[in-house]
Amino acid sequence: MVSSSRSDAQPKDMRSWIAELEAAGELIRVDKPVDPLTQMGSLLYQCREKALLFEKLPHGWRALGQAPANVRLAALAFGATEETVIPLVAERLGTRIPTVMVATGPVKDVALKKGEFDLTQLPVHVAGQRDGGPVIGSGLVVTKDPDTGQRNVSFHRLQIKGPNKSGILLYPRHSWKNYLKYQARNEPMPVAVFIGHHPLYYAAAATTAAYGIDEFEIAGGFLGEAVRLVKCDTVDLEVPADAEIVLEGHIPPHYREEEGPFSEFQDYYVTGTGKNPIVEYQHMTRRHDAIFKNLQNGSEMEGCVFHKIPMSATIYRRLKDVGGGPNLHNVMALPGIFGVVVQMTQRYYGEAKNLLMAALSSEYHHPKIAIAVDADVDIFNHTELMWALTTRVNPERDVVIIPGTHNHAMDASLPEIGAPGTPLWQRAGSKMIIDATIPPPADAEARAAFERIRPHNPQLRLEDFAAEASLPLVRGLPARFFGSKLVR
Ligand SMILES: Cc1cc2nc3c(=O)[nH]c(=O)nc-3n(C[C@H](O)[C@H](O)[C@H](O)COP(=O)(O)O)c2cc1C
Ligand SMILES: [Mn+2]
Repeated sequence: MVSSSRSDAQPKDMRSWIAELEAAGELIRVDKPVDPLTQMGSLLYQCREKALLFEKLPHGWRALGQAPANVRLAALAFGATEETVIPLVAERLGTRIPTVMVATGPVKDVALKKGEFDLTQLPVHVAGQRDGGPVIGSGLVVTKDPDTGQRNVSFHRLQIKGPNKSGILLYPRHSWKNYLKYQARNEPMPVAVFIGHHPLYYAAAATTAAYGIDEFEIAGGFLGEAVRLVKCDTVDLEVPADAEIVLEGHIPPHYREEEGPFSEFQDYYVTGTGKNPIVEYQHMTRRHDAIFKNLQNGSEMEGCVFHKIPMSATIYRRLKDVGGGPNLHNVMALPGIFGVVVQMTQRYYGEAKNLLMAALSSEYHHPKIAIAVDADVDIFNHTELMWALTTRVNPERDVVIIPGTHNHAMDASLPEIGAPGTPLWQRAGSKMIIDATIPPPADAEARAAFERIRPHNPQLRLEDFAAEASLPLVRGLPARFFGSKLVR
Protein backbone atom coordinates (compact mmCIF):
# COMPACT_ATOMS: atom_id res chain seq x y z
CA MET A 1 0.00 0.00 0.00
CA VAL A 2 1.42 3.40 -0.97
CA SER A 3 -0.01 6.51 0.61
CA SER A 4 1.41 9.87 -0.41
CA SER A 5 0.14 11.99 2.46
CA ARG A 6 1.53 11.84 5.98
CA SER A 7 -0.81 10.46 8.60
CA ASP A 8 -2.37 12.98 10.98
CA ALA A 9 -0.60 11.58 14.01
CA GLN A 10 3.06 12.62 14.01
CA PRO A 11 5.18 9.47 13.67
CA LYS A 12 7.56 8.66 16.52
CA ASP A 13 11.07 9.70 15.50
CA MET A 14 14.28 11.01 17.07
CA ARG A 15 12.75 14.48 17.41
CA SER A 16 9.70 13.27 19.35
CA TRP A 17 12.13 11.33 21.56
CA ILE A 18 14.28 14.41 22.23
CA ALA A 19 11.10 16.31 23.19
CA GLU A 20 10.03 13.46 25.47
CA LEU A 21 13.42 13.36 27.20
CA GLU A 22 13.40 17.11 27.66
CA ALA A 23 9.87 17.11 29.12
CA ALA A 24 10.93 14.40 31.58
CA GLY A 25 13.99 16.43 32.67
CA GLU A 26 16.28 13.71 31.29
CA LEU A 27 18.13 15.73 28.60
CA ILE A 28 21.32 17.75 29.04
CA ARG A 29 22.08 20.27 26.27
CA VAL A 30 25.79 20.80 25.59
CA ASP A 31 26.06 24.29 24.10
CA LYS A 32 29.87 24.56 24.11
CA PRO A 33 31.81 23.34 21.03
CA VAL A 34 32.83 19.66 21.29
CA ASP A 35 35.39 17.85 19.13
CA PRO A 36 34.06 14.36 18.25
CA LEU A 37 37.57 12.97 17.66
CA THR A 38 39.11 13.96 21.00
CA GLN A 39 36.36 15.08 23.41
CA MET A 40 32.95 13.55 22.78
CA GLY A 41 33.80 9.98 23.88
CA SER A 42 34.91 11.21 27.27
CA LEU A 43 31.70 13.21 27.77
CA LEU A 44 29.48 10.30 26.70
CA TYR A 45 31.37 7.81 28.88
CA GLN A 46 30.77 9.82 32.08
CA CYS A 47 27.10 10.62 31.40
CA ARG A 48 25.25 7.58 32.71
CA GLU A 49 22.09 9.13 34.11
CA LYS A 50 20.82 11.47 31.38
CA ALA A 51 20.86 11.93 27.61
CA LEU A 52 23.18 14.44 25.90
CA LEU A 53 22.29 16.74 23.02
CA PHE A 54 25.45 18.22 21.48
CA GLU A 55 24.48 21.54 19.91
CA LYS A 56 27.81 22.84 18.58
CA LEU A 57 29.66 20.25 16.55
CA PRO A 58 31.96 20.79 13.54
CA HIS A 59 30.30 21.74 10.20
CA GLY A 60 27.16 22.92 12.04
CA TRP A 61 26.06 19.46 13.19
CA ARG A 62 24.00 18.60 16.26
CA ALA A 63 23.92 15.09 17.72
CA LEU A 64 22.14 12.99 20.34
CA GLY A 65 23.96 10.50 22.60
CA GLN A 66 23.33 8.30 25.66
CA ALA A 67 19.64 8.28 24.81
CA PRO A 68 18.86 5.92 26.52
CA ALA A 69 21.75 6.20 28.97
CA ASN A 70 20.42 3.32 31.08
CA VAL A 71 17.53 0.86 31.47
CA ARG A 72 15.45 3.49 33.27
CA LEU A 73 15.55 5.78 30.21
CA ALA A 74 14.93 2.84 27.86
CA ALA A 75 11.85 2.06 29.95
CA LEU A 76 10.70 5.67 29.46
CA ALA A 77 10.84 5.15 25.68
CA PHE A 78 8.53 2.16 26.10
CA GLY A 79 6.24 4.01 28.53
CA ALA A 80 7.28 1.64 31.33
CA THR A 81 9.46 1.55 34.45
CA GLU A 82 12.72 -0.28 35.13
CA GLU A 83 10.75 -3.07 36.83
CA THR A 84 7.98 -3.42 34.23
CA VAL A 85 9.81 -2.88 30.94
CA ILE A 86 10.96 -6.46 30.28
CA PRO A 87 7.57 -8.20 30.70
CA LEU A 88 6.05 -5.40 28.56
CA VAL A 89 8.61 -5.77 25.74
CA ALA A 90 8.22 -9.57 25.90
CA GLU A 91 4.51 -9.08 25.26
CA ARG A 92 5.07 -6.60 22.43
CA LEU A 93 7.46 -9.03 20.75
CA GLY A 94 4.35 -11.09 20.11
CA THR A 95 2.60 -8.33 18.13
CA ARG A 96 4.48 -7.47 14.95
CA ILE A 97 2.91 -4.74 12.81
CA PRO A 98 3.33 -4.80 9.00
CA THR A 99 5.20 -1.85 7.49
CA VAL A 100 3.63 0.70 5.11
CA MET A 101 5.30 2.12 2.00
CA VAL A 102 5.06 5.88 1.53
CA ALA A 103 6.10 7.87 -1.55
CA THR A 104 8.52 10.14 0.27
CA GLY A 105 9.44 11.45 3.70
CA PRO A 106 11.70 13.83 5.62
CA VAL A 107 14.77 11.61 5.13
CA LYS A 108 14.54 12.46 1.38
CA ASP A 109 14.86 16.24 1.92
CA VAL A 110 18.41 16.27 0.51
CA ALA A 111 19.94 13.73 -1.91
CA LEU A 112 23.69 13.65 -2.44
CA LYS A 113 25.57 11.63 -5.05
CA LYS A 114 29.05 10.15 -4.69
CA GLY A 115 31.49 13.05 -4.49
CA GLU A 116 28.82 15.34 -3.02
CA PHE A 117 29.03 13.85 0.49
CA ASP A 118 32.00 13.05 2.70
CA LEU A 119 31.73 10.67 5.66
CA THR A 120 34.77 12.29 7.29
CA GLN A 121 32.74 15.51 7.66
CA LEU A 122 30.05 13.82 9.80
CA PRO A 123 30.42 14.25 13.60
CA VAL A 124 31.43 10.60 14.06
CA HIS A 125 33.35 10.18 17.31
CA VAL A 126 36.30 8.14 18.52
CA ALA A 127 35.01 6.24 21.56
CA GLY A 128 38.18 5.01 23.28
CA GLN A 129 41.95 5.57 23.40
CA ARG A 130 42.86 2.42 21.48
CA ASP A 131 40.11 2.57 18.83
CA GLY A 132 41.25 2.20 15.22
CA GLY A 133 39.44 5.43 14.26
CA PRO A 134 36.04 7.10 14.31
CA VAL A 135 33.21 4.55 14.14
CA ILE A 136 29.53 5.10 13.32
CA GLY A 137 27.98 3.10 16.18
CA SER A 138 24.40 4.15 15.45
CA GLY A 139 24.06 2.85 11.88
CA LEU A 140 21.23 0.36 11.42
CA VAL A 141 21.99 -1.80 8.41
CA VAL A 142 19.22 -3.02 6.09
CA THR A 143 19.97 -6.01 3.83
CA LYS A 144 17.98 -8.67 1.99
CA ASP A 145 18.23 -12.42 1.56
CA PRO A 146 19.00 -12.63 -2.20
CA ASP A 147 17.02 -15.90 -2.47
CA THR A 148 13.76 -14.76 -0.89
CA GLY A 149 13.96 -10.95 -0.74
CA GLN A 150 13.28 -11.09 3.04
CA ARG A 151 14.54 -8.00 4.80
CA ASN A 152 16.88 -7.82 7.81
CA VAL A 153 17.82 -4.89 10.05
CA SER A 154 20.75 -4.99 12.49
CA PHE A 155 23.47 -2.91 14.16
CA HIS A 156 26.96 -3.05 12.67
CA ARG A 157 29.95 -0.96 13.68
CA LEU A 158 31.14 1.11 10.71
CA GLN A 159 34.70 2.41 11.03
CA ILE A 160 35.22 5.46 8.81
CA LYS A 161 37.93 4.71 6.23
CA GLY A 162 37.45 7.54 3.72
CA PRO A 163 34.90 9.97 2.23
CA ASN A 164 32.73 7.10 0.94
CA LYS A 165 34.11 3.99 2.60
CA SER A 166 33.75 2.29 5.99
CA GLY A 167 34.67 -1.01 7.58
CA ILE A 168 31.92 -3.32 8.85
CA LEU A 169 31.88 -6.04 11.49
CA LEU A 170 29.47 -8.80 10.46
CA TYR A 171 29.05 -11.09 13.46
CA PRO A 172 27.83 -14.52 12.27
CA ARG A 173 24.10 -13.88 12.31
CA HIS A 174 21.56 -12.77 9.68
CA SER A 175 23.35 -10.10 7.65
CA TRP A 176 26.49 -12.25 7.61
CA LYS A 177 24.32 -15.11 6.31
CA ASN A 178 22.94 -12.79 3.59
CA TYR A 179 26.46 -11.63 2.75
CA LEU A 180 27.72 -15.22 2.37
CA LYS A 181 24.91 -15.83 -0.14
CA TYR A 182 25.95 -12.79 -2.20
CA GLN A 183 29.59 -13.80 -1.90
CA ALA A 184 28.81 -17.30 -3.23
CA ARG A 185 27.25 -15.56 -6.28
CA ASN A 186 30.32 -13.33 -6.54
CA GLU A 187 28.07 -10.27 -6.24
CA PRO A 188 28.29 -7.23 -3.96
CA MET A 189 25.62 -7.11 -1.23
CA PRO A 190 23.50 -3.93 -1.41
CA VAL A 191 23.10 -2.20 1.96
CA ALA A 192 21.23 0.81 3.30
CA VAL A 193 22.30 2.33 6.61
CA PHE A 194 20.01 4.65 8.52
CA ILE A 195 21.31 6.86 11.31
CA GLY A 196 19.14 8.62 13.90
CA HIS A 197 15.62 7.52 14.76
CA HIS A 198 13.36 6.76 17.70
CA PRO A 199 15.11 4.40 20.17
CA LEU A 200 12.55 1.64 19.65
CA TYR A 201 13.95 1.21 16.10
CA TYR A 202 17.31 0.60 17.74
CA ALA A 203 15.81 -1.86 20.24
CA ALA A 204 14.15 -3.72 17.35
CA ALA A 205 17.41 -3.87 15.36
CA ALA A 206 19.16 -5.39 18.40
CA THR A 207 16.47 -8.07 18.65
CA THR A 208 17.63 -11.50 17.53
CA ALA A 209 14.59 -13.22 16.07
CA ALA A 210 14.18 -16.06 13.57
CA TYR A 211 15.93 -15.65 10.19
CA GLY A 212 13.39 -14.16 7.78
CA ILE A 213 11.54 -12.03 10.34
CA ASP A 214 11.58 -8.34 9.39
CA GLU A 215 12.89 -6.28 12.33
CA PHE A 216 10.85 -3.29 11.00
CA GLU A 217 7.73 -5.28 11.91
CA ILE A 218 9.17 -5.83 15.39
CA ALA A 219 9.80 -2.05 15.57
CA GLY A 220 6.13 -1.51 14.62
CA GLY A 221 5.06 -3.79 17.48
CA PHE A 222 7.32 -1.92 19.92
CA LEU A 223 6.06 1.49 18.72
CA GLY A 224 2.41 0.53 18.48
CA GLU A 225 2.34 2.04 14.97
CA ALA A 226 3.37 0.85 11.50
CA VAL A 227 6.88 1.78 10.37
CA ARG A 228 6.71 4.12 7.34
CA LEU A 229 9.21 3.05 4.68
CA VAL A 230 10.49 4.76 1.53
CA LYS A 231 12.40 3.20 -1.37
CA CYS A 232 16.11 3.84 -1.58
CA ASP A 233 17.35 5.83 -4.61
CA THR A 234 20.19 3.56 -5.77
CA VAL A 235 19.62 0.12 -4.17
CA ASP A 236 16.59 -2.20 -4.06
CA LEU A 237 16.03 -1.68 -0.32
CA GLU A 238 13.62 0.26 1.88
CA VAL A 239 14.45 2.57 4.80
CA PRO A 240 12.38 4.48 7.40
CA ALA A 241 10.91 7.69 5.98
CA ASP A 242 11.38 9.46 9.32
CA ALA A 243 15.06 8.70 9.93
CA GLU A 244 17.61 11.52 10.01
CA ILE A 245 20.22 10.22 7.54
CA VAL A 246 20.48 7.31 5.06
CA LEU A 247 23.61 5.97 3.38
CA GLU A 248 23.27 3.65 0.38
CA GLY A 249 26.10 1.36 -0.62
CA HIS A 250 27.32 -2.19 -1.11
CA ILE A 251 29.74 -4.67 0.44
CA PRO A 252 32.11 -6.15 -2.15
CA PRO A 253 32.42 -9.97 -2.08
CA HIS A 254 35.63 -11.67 -0.83
CA TYR A 255 37.40 -8.39 -0.04
CA ARG A 256 38.73 -7.85 3.52
CA GLU A 257 40.68 -5.07 5.25
CA GLU A 258 42.07 -4.48 8.74
CA GLU A 259 39.31 -3.17 11.01
CA GLY A 260 39.18 -2.27 14.72
CA PRO A 261 40.06 -2.22 17.57
CA PHE A 262 36.84 -0.69 18.89
CA SER A 263 35.44 0.10 22.35
CA GLU A 264 32.94 -2.75 22.55
CA PHE A 265 29.98 -3.79 24.68
CA GLN A 266 31.96 -5.86 27.20
CA ASP A 267 34.15 -2.80 27.95
CA TYR A 268 37.08 -4.26 25.97
CA TYR A 269 38.74 -3.22 22.68
CA VAL A 270 40.12 -6.14 20.78
CA THR A 271 37.39 -8.69 20.05
CA GLY A 272 36.25 -8.78 16.43
CA THR A 273 39.38 -6.91 15.28
CA GLY A 274 41.01 -8.29 12.13
CA LYS A 275 40.36 -8.65 8.42
CA ASN A 276 36.73 -7.62 7.99
CA PRO A 277 34.61 -6.60 4.97
CA ILE A 278 34.14 -2.97 3.91
CA VAL A 279 31.20 -0.89 2.70
CA GLU A 280 31.44 1.45 -0.31
CA TYR A 281 28.78 4.18 -0.37
CA GLN A 282 27.41 5.78 -3.53
CA HIS A 283 24.53 7.89 -2.16
CA MET A 284 23.32 9.79 0.88
CA THR A 285 19.92 11.26 1.72
CA ARG A 286 19.08 13.28 4.81
CA ARG A 287 16.78 15.78 6.41
CA HIS A 288 17.51 19.49 5.74
CA ASP A 289 18.49 19.99 9.39
CA ALA A 290 19.51 16.39 10.12
CA ILE A 291 20.54 15.59 13.70
CA PHE A 292 23.32 13.01 13.99
CA LYS A 293 23.21 10.11 16.46
CA ASN A 294 26.35 9.15 18.36
CA LEU A 295 26.27 5.85 20.15
CA GLN A 296 28.92 4.68 22.56
CA ASN A 297 29.41 1.12 23.71
CA GLY A 298 30.75 -0.17 27.02
CA SER A 299 29.35 -2.46 29.66
CA GLU A 300 26.82 0.03 31.04
CA MET A 301 26.62 2.46 28.10
CA GLU A 302 23.85 3.14 25.58
CA GLY A 303 25.02 0.34 23.27
CA CYS A 304 24.59 -2.20 26.05
CA VAL A 305 21.17 -0.85 26.99
CA PHE A 306 20.04 -1.61 23.42
CA HIS A 307 21.32 -5.17 23.89
CA LYS A 308 19.84 -5.65 27.36
CA ILE A 309 16.21 -4.80 26.62
CA PRO A 310 15.49 -7.16 23.70
CA MET A 311 17.81 -9.87 25.04
CA SER A 312 16.13 -9.94 28.44
CA ALA A 313 12.66 -9.74 26.87
CA THR A 314 13.39 -12.52 24.35
CA ILE A 315 14.63 -14.79 27.15
CA TYR A 316 11.64 -13.83 29.32
CA ARG A 317 9.35 -14.81 26.45
CA ARG A 318 11.13 -18.14 26.06
CA LEU A 319 11.02 -18.93 29.80
CA LYS A 320 7.40 -18.07 30.45
CA ASP A 321 6.18 -21.38 29.02
CA VAL A 322 8.91 -23.70 30.37
CA GLY A 323 7.19 -26.55 32.21
CA GLY A 324 3.72 -25.21 31.44
CA GLY A 325 4.03 -21.74 32.93
CA PRO A 326 6.41 -20.97 35.79
CA ASN A 327 5.92 -18.16 38.31
CA LEU A 328 8.37 -15.91 36.42
CA HIS A 329 8.78 -12.30 37.58
CA ASN A 330 11.60 -10.74 35.59
CA VAL A 331 14.76 -11.29 33.54
CA MET A 332 17.69 -8.89 33.25
CA ALA A 333 21.04 -9.11 31.48
CA LEU A 334 24.03 -8.42 33.72
CA PRO A 335 26.86 -5.92 33.02
CA GLY A 336 28.93 -6.99 30.01
CA ILE A 337 25.88 -9.03 28.94
CA PHE A 338 27.43 -12.51 29.21
CA GLY A 339 25.24 -13.12 32.24
CA VAL A 340 21.52 -13.03 32.92
CA VAL A 341 19.47 -13.07 36.10
CA VAL A 342 16.09 -14.80 36.23
CA GLN A 343 13.73 -13.69 38.98
CA MET A 344 11.14 -16.33 39.82
CA THR A 345 9.32 -18.19 42.58
CA GLN A 346 9.85 -21.91 42.17
CA ARG A 347 6.71 -24.04 42.06
CA TYR A 348 8.73 -27.23 42.56
CA TYR A 349 12.23 -28.12 43.69
CA GLY A 350 14.55 -28.06 40.66
CA GLU A 351 12.36 -25.78 38.55
CA ALA A 352 14.91 -22.93 38.69
CA LYS A 353 17.53 -25.15 37.03
CA ASN A 354 15.08 -26.00 34.23
CA LEU A 355 14.56 -22.31 33.50
CA LEU A 356 18.26 -21.53 33.74
CA MET A 357 19.09 -24.17 31.11
CA ALA A 358 16.57 -22.52 28.77
CA ALA A 359 18.01 -19.06 29.52
CA LEU A 360 21.41 -20.27 28.29
CA SER A 361 20.15 -21.64 24.97
CA SER A 362 17.91 -18.94 23.57
CA GLU A 363 18.12 -16.91 20.36
CA TYR A 364 21.07 -15.07 21.95
CA HIS A 365 24.69 -16.27 21.87
CA HIS A 366 25.81 -14.03 24.74
CA PRO A 367 24.59 -15.55 28.02
CA LYS A 368 27.23 -17.77 29.63
CA ILE A 369 26.18 -17.48 33.27
CA ALA A 370 22.53 -17.63 34.37
CA ILE A 371 21.47 -16.97 37.95
CA ALA A 372 18.02 -17.54 39.47
CA VAL A 373 16.79 -15.53 42.46
CA ASP A 374 13.50 -15.07 44.27
CA ALA A 375 11.10 -12.12 44.19
CA ASP A 376 12.53 -10.58 47.38
CA VAL A 377 15.89 -9.93 45.70
CA ASP A 378 16.11 -6.52 43.98
CA ILE A 379 17.72 -7.52 40.67
CA PHE A 380 18.55 -3.89 39.81
CA ASN A 381 20.72 -3.62 42.93
CA HIS A 382 23.83 -5.74 42.42
CA THR A 383 24.65 -5.67 46.13
CA GLU A 384 21.40 -7.58 46.64
CA LEU A 385 22.40 -10.01 43.89
CA MET A 386 25.80 -10.71 45.45
CA TRP A 387 24.05 -11.16 48.81
CA ALA A 388 21.73 -13.79 47.31
CA LEU A 389 24.67 -15.59 45.70
CA THR A 390 26.53 -15.81 48.98
CA THR A 391 23.66 -16.57 51.37
CA ARG A 392 21.39 -18.79 49.25
CA VAL A 393 23.79 -21.03 47.34
CA ASN A 394 25.17 -24.42 48.32
CA PRO A 395 27.85 -24.63 45.61
CA GLU A 396 28.00 -28.42 45.29
CA ARG A 397 24.23 -28.57 44.74
CA ASP A 398 23.35 -25.23 43.17
CA VAL A 399 26.18 -24.56 40.70
CA VAL A 400 26.37 -26.57 37.47
CA ILE A 401 28.92 -26.14 34.70
CA ILE A 402 28.11 -27.29 31.18
CA PRO A 403 31.38 -27.92 29.32
CA GLY A 404 32.02 -27.75 25.57
CA THR A 405 29.37 -25.21 24.53
CA HIS A 406 29.28 -22.69 21.68
CA ASN A 407 29.72 -19.22 23.16
CA HIS A 408 29.71 -15.63 21.94
CA ALA A 409 32.64 -14.99 19.57
CA MET A 410 33.43 -11.71 21.37
CA ASP A 411 33.88 -13.17 24.86
CA ALA A 412 37.58 -12.52 25.49
CA SER A 413 37.72 -14.97 28.40
CA LEU A 414 37.24 -17.98 26.09
CA PRO A 415 39.52 -19.56 23.45
CA GLU A 416 38.87 -18.21 19.93
CA ILE A 417 38.49 -20.58 16.98
CA GLY A 418 38.92 -19.14 13.47
CA ALA A 419 39.08 -15.38 12.87
CA PRO A 420 36.61 -12.53 12.35
CA GLY A 421 35.55 -12.26 8.72
CA THR A 422 35.73 -16.06 8.20
CA PRO A 423 32.95 -18.67 8.52
CA LEU A 424 34.85 -20.55 11.26
CA TRP A 425 34.88 -17.68 13.75
CA GLN A 426 33.56 -18.57 17.24
CA ARG A 427 34.55 -19.06 20.87
CA ALA A 428 34.31 -22.53 22.31
CA GLY A 429 33.75 -22.48 26.01
CA SER A 430 31.35 -23.51 28.73
CA LYS A 431 28.34 -22.20 30.60
CA MET A 432 27.28 -22.06 34.22
CA ILE A 433 23.97 -22.02 36.05
CA ILE A 434 23.64 -20.84 39.63
CA ASP A 435 20.41 -21.55 41.47
CA ALA A 436 20.19 -18.95 44.24
CA THR A 437 16.48 -19.49 44.87
CA ILE A 438 15.01 -20.62 48.17
CA PRO A 439 12.66 -23.59 48.70
CA PRO A 440 9.24 -23.30 46.98
CA PRO A 441 6.25 -21.87 48.93
CA ALA A 442 4.79 -25.41 49.01
CA ASP A 443 7.54 -26.29 51.51
CA ALA A 444 6.76 -23.47 53.96
CA GLU A 445 8.88 -24.97 56.71
CA ALA A 446 12.10 -25.07 54.67
CA ARG A 447 11.35 -21.67 53.16
CA ALA A 448 10.99 -20.07 56.60
CA ALA A 449 14.76 -20.27 57.15
CA PHE A 450 15.13 -17.62 54.42
CA GLU A 451 12.64 -15.07 55.67
CA ARG A 452 14.45 -11.74 55.52
CA ILE A 453 14.67 -9.49 58.52
CA ARG A 454 12.31 -6.57 58.65
CA PRO A 455 12.06 -3.93 61.39
CA HIS A 456 8.76 -3.46 63.22
CA ASN A 457 7.66 -0.29 61.45
CA PRO A 458 9.18 -0.13 57.94
CA GLN A 459 6.98 2.87 57.17
CA LEU A 460 8.81 5.09 59.73
CA ARG A 461 11.17 7.66 58.17
CA LEU A 462 14.41 8.61 59.89
CA GLU A 463 14.17 12.20 58.64
CA ASP A 464 10.98 12.64 60.69
CA PHE A 465 13.06 11.91 63.80
CA ALA A 466 16.33 13.68 62.94
CA ALA A 467 16.37 16.73 60.69
CA GLU A 468 19.87 16.06 59.33
CA ALA A 469 18.93 12.57 58.05
CA SER A 470 18.19 12.99 54.34
CA LEU A 471 17.48 10.55 51.52
CA PRO A 472 21.10 9.66 50.59
CA LEU A 473 21.36 7.91 53.97
CA VAL A 474 18.85 5.27 52.89
CA ARG A 475 19.76 5.01 49.20
CA GLY A 476 21.50 1.63 49.58
CA LEU A 477 18.47 -0.02 51.16
CA PRO A 478 16.70 -2.68 49.12
CA ALA A 479 13.38 -1.70 47.59
CA ARG A 480 11.58 -4.28 49.73
CA PHE A 481 12.26 -2.13 52.79
CA PHE A 482 9.85 0.41 51.38
CA GLY A 483 7.18 -2.16 50.70
CA SER A 484 7.99 -2.66 46.99
CA LYS A 485 5.36 -4.55 45.06
CA LEU A 486 8.02 -7.20 44.49
CA VAL A 487 7.56 -8.48 48.02
CA ARG A 488 5.51 -11.65 47.81
C1 LIG B 1 25.06 -1.09 20.08
C2 LIG B 1 25.15 -2.37 19.31
C3 LIG B 1 26.20 -2.58 18.45
C4 LIG B 1 26.29 -3.76 17.71
N1 LIG B 1 27.33 -3.92 16.84
C5 LIG B 1 27.36 -5.01 16.05
C6 LIG B 1 28.39 -5.18 15.08
O1 LIG B 1 29.29 -4.35 14.95
N2 LIG B 1 28.36 -6.28 14.30
C7 LIG B 1 27.38 -7.21 14.42
O2 LIG B 1 27.38 -8.16 13.65
N3 LIG B 1 26.41 -7.10 15.35
C8 LIG B 1 26.37 -6.03 16.16
N4 LIG B 1 25.39 -5.89 17.09
C9 LIG B 1 24.47 -7.00 17.34
C10 LIG B 1 23.35 -7.10 16.39
O3 LIG B 1 22.75 -5.90 16.01
C11 LIG B 1 22.25 -7.93 17.04
O4 LIG B 1 22.80 -9.10 17.49
C12 LIG B 1 21.13 -8.22 16.10
O5 LIG B 1 20.19 -9.00 16.76
C13 LIG B 1 21.61 -8.97 14.90
O6 LIG B 1 20.56 -9.01 13.97
P1 LIG B 1 20.12 -10.38 13.34
O7 LIG B 1 19.57 -11.20 14.47
O8 LIG B 1 19.09 -9.96 12.36
O9 LIG B 1 21.32 -10.96 12.72
C14 LIG B 1 25.30 -4.74 17.86
C15 LIG B 1 24.24 -4.53 18.73
C16 LIG B 1 24.15 -3.36 19.46
C17 LIG B 1 22.99 -3.16 20.38
MN1 LIG C 1 17.31 -10.76 11.76
